[in-house]
Amino acid sequence: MNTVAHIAPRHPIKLYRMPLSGHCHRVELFLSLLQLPYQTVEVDLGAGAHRTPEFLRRNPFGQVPVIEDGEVTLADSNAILVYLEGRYAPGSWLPREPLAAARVQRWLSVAAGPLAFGPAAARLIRLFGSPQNPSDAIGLAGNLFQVMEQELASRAFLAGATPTLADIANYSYAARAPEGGVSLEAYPNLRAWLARIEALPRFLPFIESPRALVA
Ligand SMILES: N[C@@H](CCC(=O)N[C@@H](CS)C(=O)NCC(=O)O)C(=O)O
Repeated sequence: MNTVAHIAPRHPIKLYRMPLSGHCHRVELFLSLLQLPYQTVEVDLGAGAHRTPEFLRRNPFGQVPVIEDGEVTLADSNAILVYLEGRYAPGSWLPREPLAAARVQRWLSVAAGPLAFGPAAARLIRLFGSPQNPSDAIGLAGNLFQVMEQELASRAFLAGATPTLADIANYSYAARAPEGGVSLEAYPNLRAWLARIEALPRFLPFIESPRALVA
């Protein structure tokens, strides 16, 4: 059963982010679904704000997202999802039964692997001029979406009948794949899954890139 937070933080959680980042969006989406109070701090990657000594103290990898929650400073989007769930809504978005938990973890690995190297990379190349081969990334995206399409034929959400962190981690870059030149036309089950996530109470949209609109 998916719920809002059972426990309230003492102060709003601080989210260091870049609005066009899907890694940041997945964290902000989950904060919103849990109805947790938070404030955003924009990190201007274009100006190198993620490479300052101050930011590198928060995340030595020099990447967003990072959260600060009281004494806790934590980087990495999937790690943040796991932390927020365990701290504020335990058991509601990440089952504790071993096989069910493993099914969610499988999709967190997909989000950090094929999703990052496929649709996320294709978008990075197209919108931000990342120096990689677009056809490799678009090919990986197609392979991933074919698997998702097959698996979503038999269940409503990636890890079962109800939404979990598996869905939160994979939503943002799948939804914005067309910005990277990856059409979702051939994947009706995947599109229906995106719509089911978008219908969740307190869903927070991932902004469309103005760069994609002019591309
Ligand atoms: N594994 C990290 C990846 C985060 C990531 O790739 N962040 C990008 C923005 S989408 C970033 O900060 N890039 C700056 C850089 O790597 O120099 C996570 O899941 O949080």
